[in-house]
Amino acid sequence: MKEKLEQIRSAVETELKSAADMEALENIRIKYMGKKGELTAVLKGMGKLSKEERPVIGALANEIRQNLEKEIEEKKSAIMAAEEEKRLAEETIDVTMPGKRSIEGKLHPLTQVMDEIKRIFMGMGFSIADGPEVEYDYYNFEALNIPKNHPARDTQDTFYIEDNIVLRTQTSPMQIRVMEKTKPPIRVIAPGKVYRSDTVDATHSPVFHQIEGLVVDKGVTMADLKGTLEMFVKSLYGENTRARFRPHHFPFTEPSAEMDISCWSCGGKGCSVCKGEGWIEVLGCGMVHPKVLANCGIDPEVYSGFAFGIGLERIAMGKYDINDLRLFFENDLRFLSQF
Ligand code: 2NM
Repeated sequence: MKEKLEQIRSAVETELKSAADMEALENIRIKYMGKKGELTAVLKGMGKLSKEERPVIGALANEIRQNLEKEIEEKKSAIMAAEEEKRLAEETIDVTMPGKRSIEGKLHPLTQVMDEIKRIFMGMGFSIADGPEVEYDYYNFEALNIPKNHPARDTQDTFYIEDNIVLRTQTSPMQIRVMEKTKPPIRVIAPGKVYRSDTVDATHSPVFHQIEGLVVDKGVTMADLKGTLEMFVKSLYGENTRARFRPHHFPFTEPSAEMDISCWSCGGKGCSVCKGEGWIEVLGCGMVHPKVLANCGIDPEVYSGFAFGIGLERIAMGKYDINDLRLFFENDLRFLSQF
């Protein structure tokens, strides 16, 4: 028995010397001290020994076990330290290595122009109203003084969801919702997608974007409309931009007008951009029709207001010299990455 123990002691010492990693170490521990280990077997067999032998062999077996445990612990620390050192050496970061450049995305040109327009109006104290693209007939037409027989109501122009539910053809229904809910003074823009049943070509798309604006207060006049919109186009197209108004007709404003600006390319002399006119049409506007105010519970004898509608695609096409609307919606990166 004593011999067997001494044999185990020397075998363990030899094996420990050559153990190079944690796995080898664990295997040694199992081989000798595990449930079926050699040292465990000796300890289990103690019962068969004589009374005299038992304490001697027991003390020796315990001493060997304690030594073994101690050596395994020491070896473990040494191996762990070595492994840590090796990992640190391998993981060294070479800060002089060239980095990996990630592909940089950017905002869609329509979003860029939309953001710029929102920024300008926010700077003039307007807030932004967001609302449903699927809209009641009442908000899209009726409240805006667009009577039942108006050509804009023709199914050719409007996508009908149900008899009295449509895809909004303009963002003005949002302004009706604001006027119903808010007491003047009101200064709001309604930007967003609008839908019309048009065949796609270079200047038409069944979905496009508008920014409509609305101001309602006591004593609001056409002079406020003119000042506000001139300020807007000067911010967007430059300080030297001039504006002119031509009479027009909209059912929801009276009087109504279209606004042209001096050509951003030639300054008004006439060129290919403005087709020799010197002027470029940019938006529709007018004084909110008294019936529209009344429809929203605002007394037209007390309050007045102006409103305007800007087509985002047309503005962006002008700004970036783009001649085909379809380019905005095809999302070809060769096009988009130019802006
Ligand atoms: C335009 C032109 C003129 C307009 C009118 C209203 C409302 F709700 F106040 F009646 N919102 N937007 C308006 C006026 C829109 O788009 C070319």
